[in-house]
Amino acid sequence: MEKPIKHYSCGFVLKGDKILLGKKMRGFGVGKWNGFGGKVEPGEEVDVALAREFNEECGIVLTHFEKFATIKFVIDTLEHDMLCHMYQIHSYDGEPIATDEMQPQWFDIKDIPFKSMWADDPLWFPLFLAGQKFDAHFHFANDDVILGYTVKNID
Ligand code: 8OG
Repeated sequence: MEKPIKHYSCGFVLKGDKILLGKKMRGFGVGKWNGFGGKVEPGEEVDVALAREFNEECGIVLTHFEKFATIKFVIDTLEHDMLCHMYQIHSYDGEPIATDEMQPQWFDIKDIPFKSMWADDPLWFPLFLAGQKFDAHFHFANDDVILGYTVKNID
């Protein structure tokens, strides 16, 4: 049976050969490095949710960003499916600061800490870094075991 679906935003800032990640300090995915984002509130545009979450989680104000992927996660241990709208951030105002939710850090793109990120991330990050847009679907048994996936490039 289809489960209810919840929408999420997630964005990554790329600057030269660096990427901004945040270590999640609480909640789902605690301890993992990820982009910034979170649940889209009822009636909220995804773009608005992304900008709100960035500001709440690391204090910056987004000025230019672009969606690069939609990823559906079906996780057997969750009572809802997740649709993550993934973005690349081109520009922002302010400087990232640590908050109760996220601890920001710049990484060299060649040293992205995939071992401490979601298990699906290394499977699509090369596309993201190459500027390829895509739709993907991941089926997880639990938080970290992938049972199957598909990735479809978009022109
Ligand atoms: O509100 P909360 O922080 O719990 O939202 C979860 C955030 O994590 C949201 O930005 C979406 C994102 N996210 C997942 N799963 C995955 C994943 O597998 N990879 C990446 N990179 N982000 C994910 O919920």
